[in-house]
Amino acid sequence: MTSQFISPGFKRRAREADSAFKERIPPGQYETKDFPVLSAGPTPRTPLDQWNFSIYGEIAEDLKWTWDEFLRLPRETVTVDIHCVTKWSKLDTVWTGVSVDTLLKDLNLEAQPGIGYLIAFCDGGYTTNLPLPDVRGGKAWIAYEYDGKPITPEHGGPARLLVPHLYFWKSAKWVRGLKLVAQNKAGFWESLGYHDYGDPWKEQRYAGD
Ligand SMILES: Nc1nc2c(c(=O)[nH]1)N[C@H]1C(S)=C(S)[C@@H](COP(=O)(O)O)O[C@H]1N2
Ligand SMILES: [Mo]
Repeated sequence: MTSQFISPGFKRRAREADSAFKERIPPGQYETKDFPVLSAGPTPRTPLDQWNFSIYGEIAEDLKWTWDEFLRLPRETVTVDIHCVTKWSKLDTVWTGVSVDTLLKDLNLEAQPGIGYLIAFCDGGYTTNLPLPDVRGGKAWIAYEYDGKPITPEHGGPARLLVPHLYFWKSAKWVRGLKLVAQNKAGFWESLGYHDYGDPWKEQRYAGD
């Protein structure tokens, strides 16, 4: 088919689809269809009967779930784009897990306005810090399935934090708990010079960006 048979409307729609797609890749990023593995240490393998998930810290009441209890919580499946600070982005990744809103629901955090931050804790010792508002309002999940299957150990299984609107180092693999605190405190990469917040659309890669 030569171009004379392609209607102007078709060309315009193709152009629009192409630019809408490009608008999903933040500055300085490229798209990959692969799923690279980036881990700062060995892959932990915690048996599910020893796994639990805690919400604790400077709050009135702590919460803890076993694996079986966690699976019985309301689940959501989300399709999101992810952006690694090493410059790859992956579009339309599909995850299933528990919204952090669901986990925080019974804590009455509105009565504890001093709690502004959290630190995610993981098997293996990795940590990352986030402002509390960035994990509320449908922006973060504790995911246990990727593409309809259990998350593989390399990608953070049995469960990982998923915070797709920030660089992917904030999405802590092998996550075991969220510590809610009043004062912000740098996590693993943040204390090694990565940006405290990590907005990919503002290219907040390193401290000072
Ligand atoms: N526990 C833990 N979580 C982690 C990391 C890590 O080293 N340990 N690496 C982070 C970084 S830098 C990125 S880009 C993503 C990589 O996730 P992936 O290996 O599933 O692509 O996990 C993040 N979460
Ligand atoms: Mo990363």
